[in-house]
Amino acid sequence: MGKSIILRKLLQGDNVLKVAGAHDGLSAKIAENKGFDAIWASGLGISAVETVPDASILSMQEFLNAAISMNQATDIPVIADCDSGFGNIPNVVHMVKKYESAGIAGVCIEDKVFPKLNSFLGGNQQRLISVEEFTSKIRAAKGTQIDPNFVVIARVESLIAGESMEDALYRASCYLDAGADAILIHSKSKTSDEIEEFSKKWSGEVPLFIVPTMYPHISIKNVEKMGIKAVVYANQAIRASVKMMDYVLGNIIEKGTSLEIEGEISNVEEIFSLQNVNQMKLDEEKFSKSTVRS
Ligand code: SPV
Ligand code: MG
Repeated sequence: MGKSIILRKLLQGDNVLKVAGAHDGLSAKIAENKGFDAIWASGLGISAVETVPDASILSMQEFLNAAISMNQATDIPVIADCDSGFGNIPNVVHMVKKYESAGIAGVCIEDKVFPKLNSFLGGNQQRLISVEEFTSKIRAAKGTQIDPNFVVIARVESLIAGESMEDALYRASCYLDAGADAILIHSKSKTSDEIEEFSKKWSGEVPLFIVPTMYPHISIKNVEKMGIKAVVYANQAIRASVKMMDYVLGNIIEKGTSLEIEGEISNVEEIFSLQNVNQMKLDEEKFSKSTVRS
């Protein structure tokens, strides 16, 4: 079964989708092992791996390559964070062709100008494009996909750019009319009040996604009660990795030995397991049986 149909079925099912932000194949695989339903190929995370800002610095191909690694490392669907679509209509058309043919289950595009800036950066530099312009990008994405199950998520950044709740609701309904399969409503509020208000007032038929980076107290149970379909833990994995690497490497320098932190880090067997070493051994055994005529 293709992964887009898996994502479609998850979106149509009864449960809240737990989506983990990943930045490479390894982080995606750990998320899958832990029970997440889908992967968010995070623009922030992929940029962080290259130590560049999340500001449309990397090329579409670089983001795509990272998403492909995640897709190949897992059996769960990958939703690619495609920022503002890497440009205008022709860029969106090219993007959908490339992502779809690579087996990515869905893409998310946001209604900000290209180049975009991470939603939590530079408050007054968050600029939206017009509703007309963004709806044409959604139509371009939907009109380009070949696989009917490929998912296009429209991300509303009104609340990030300091616009009103009415603007957010208006934009979301226009994006729905343009063919979006789901709406991601983003908020930088420290409470979930905005999200709650939006979900109460939203009467659209398509599923809602949220990214509770700034309001982490919200639980998956709360999300379910609000009628929100998917919750994206977009950057917890990259933040965990950075914190742990910083701590461990700092401790080695400080103590002049790795002894102190050995019990706190994965042993090599855990790494071998994530690398499918067992499967490699089985393959060797299976295919090395001689078929040469004697
Ligand atoms: C990302 O993971 O790149 C996102 C989510 O777009 S956030 O950074 O929380 O805006
Ligand atoms: Mg992003």
